Amino acid sequence: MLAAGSNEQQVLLQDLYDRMAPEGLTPLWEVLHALVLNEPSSPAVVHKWSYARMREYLMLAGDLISAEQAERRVLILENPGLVGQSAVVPSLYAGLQLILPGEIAPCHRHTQCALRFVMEGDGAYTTVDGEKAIMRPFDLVLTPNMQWHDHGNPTQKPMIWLDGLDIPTVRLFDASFAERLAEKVHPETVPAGDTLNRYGANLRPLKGSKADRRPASQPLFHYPFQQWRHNLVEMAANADIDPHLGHALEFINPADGGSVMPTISAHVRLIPAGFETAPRRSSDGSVFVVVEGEGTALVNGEELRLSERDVITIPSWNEVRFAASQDLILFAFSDKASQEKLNLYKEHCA
Ligand code: GTQ
Repeated sequence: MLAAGSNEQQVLLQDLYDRMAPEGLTPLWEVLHALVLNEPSSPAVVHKWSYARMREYLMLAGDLISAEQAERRVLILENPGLVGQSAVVPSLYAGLQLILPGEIAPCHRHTQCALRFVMEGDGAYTTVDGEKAIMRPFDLVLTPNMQWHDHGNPTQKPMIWLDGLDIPTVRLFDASFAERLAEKVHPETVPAGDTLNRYGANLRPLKGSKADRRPASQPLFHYPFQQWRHNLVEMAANADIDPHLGHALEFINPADGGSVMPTISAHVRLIPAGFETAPRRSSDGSVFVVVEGEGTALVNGEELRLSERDVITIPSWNEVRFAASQDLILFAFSDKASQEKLNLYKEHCA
């Protein structure tokens, strides 16, 4: 055996690597510690996008390209640590979408799951499998995997929402399938709000009945702000606050009580004025939207100021504390749903 680390060993090893490489073989021992980390060390970085800045660029794009020409007129929130990957954290995508008055974004469906979180505007819609979700500020709307969807804005004002998709997850599995509907707009086959009535109030049509018309695993697709804000605020008024989260409620899929979609979890929080959450890390990659209030996120000791509609991303295992100067309401989505299915999810509360 050659002396470990000797010049001779290095030269002979390099020669071996060079001979193997064309045949698709490389040495594990050169990369093992970068592959099997003792704890997460994300290539993604903590980042804040201020809403005013994003909006300015998005409106400029609105002057240059129509929603129909673009198919989806969206500015990708690309993590500065993941340049070229169209990813906000390694597993997820985020984008800011604009639909101007009178515009439509044509109907398609795909294996990627999508959520929309409304940032601005009132009364545009996403049609999901022939039913319109009329979108109001801070509503959460889903387009689960392979459900037809198109967007339109019959109002007089621009409509802007944040898209959250599992594009990088689907890319990891090489499982992207997509198709366009022949018509630009899906025929409206069900009145708006029908699904909320049937599946959105802890009720559902009896199984096997004609009224049970939505896909069994993903029936619900609209979580109105008016409802979730009310629930969060009323709960907070009476509940003991969690020291690490503040008051928090998770959106669930009524079919199974699990995450809103198989790859994406979503929740909301209320952190009362003057409260500061205790340090917490989690292995999910997250995106937060400031819905109401003001405060700061202290991430690994670095302070990010939070104002209404700002978006921040917190990749895996960064230590975060939130402090509210005014009652702070946050919306968040993350890849926790995927991680739990793979037995990967972990959190640590100090
Ligand atoms: O609205 O269907 O931001 O397919 C990226 C891909 C939005 C959408 C995005 C999409 C959509």
